[in-house]
Amino acid sequence: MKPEVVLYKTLPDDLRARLDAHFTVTTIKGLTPEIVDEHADLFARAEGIIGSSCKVDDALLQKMPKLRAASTISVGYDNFDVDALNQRGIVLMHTPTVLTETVADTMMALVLSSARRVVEVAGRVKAGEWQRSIGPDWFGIDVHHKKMGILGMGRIGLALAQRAHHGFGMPILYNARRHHEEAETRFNAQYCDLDTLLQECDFLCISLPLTGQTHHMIGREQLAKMKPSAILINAGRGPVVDEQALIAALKDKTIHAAGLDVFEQEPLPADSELLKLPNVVALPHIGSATHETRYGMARDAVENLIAALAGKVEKNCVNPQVLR
Ligand code: 8YV
Repeated sequence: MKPEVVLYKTLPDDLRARLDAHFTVTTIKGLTPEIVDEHADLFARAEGIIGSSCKVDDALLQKMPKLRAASTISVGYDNFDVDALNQRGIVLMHTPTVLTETVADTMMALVLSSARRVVEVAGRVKAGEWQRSIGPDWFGIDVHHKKMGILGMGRIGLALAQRAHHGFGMPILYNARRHHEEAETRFNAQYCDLDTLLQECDFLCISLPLTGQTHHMIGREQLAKMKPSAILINAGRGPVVDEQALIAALKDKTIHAAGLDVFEQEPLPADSELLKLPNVVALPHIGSATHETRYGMARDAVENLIAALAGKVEKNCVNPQVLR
């Protein structure tokens, strides 16, 4: 008998076939309480789950007594109650490596588009407003050789530093839980405390996971420390920034602009004040969203689940302590 697996995201055909070769797979449309109740027997039998963008909390785990492994098609795992997984000895797998370069590209796109007002002026061209040689009201600000501040020096922070330093000649400042030797050697990155980072950088690029410690780490007080010419970029998780404080800072010009791929609520509500501000570039959480990378993430997640349910975990595990 093959182990039973719940799939809560559509997979490319070849990856679905790979999953089917190992497990009895049932696809469902999400993990809402209604869907879970409707498929109560399936959840009671399932030994594995795989998907993304749905909450896996203690209430759900109570309905999955046989669950041994969860595989998320993402690097972030803030949707999971990791303590509850640990208590039940359930292994959590994620996709930390395959999306690094793509997300760093997205961050650089936000840096460039918010500084050079790419989206705004392209909109003016489409609206037929380009009728003479442009003047200062269409100008942006330079990116090259400005100070790049990186908050969170993980894999993505490092890939961003590589682009900013070697591609754009930007000095790199960073703040993280600990010094990052590789960033310091390869990019001459300077470690600084959060206040210094806020005060000195021209771009504050946030690449942090969402945890109890990082929730609203950037709020009114922190924004007030930034330069009025500074631009905030967030492509980690929305709630790391207090969105109401950010809106206020953008309105009263405490900071110059923001480039955002993530929000406190996603999808971003259509009536969000952020959408009314000309100094905001808002993207629909496209960080890893290329065909190649999303395929790679799905492939890694499938392999992660196969390895986890076979008891052969070697990498990509969030809580390896449960294996011991
Ligand atoms: C995905 C992400 O957009 O990996 C992550 O943590 O935020 C993104 O790459 C998202 O999880 C949907 O798959």
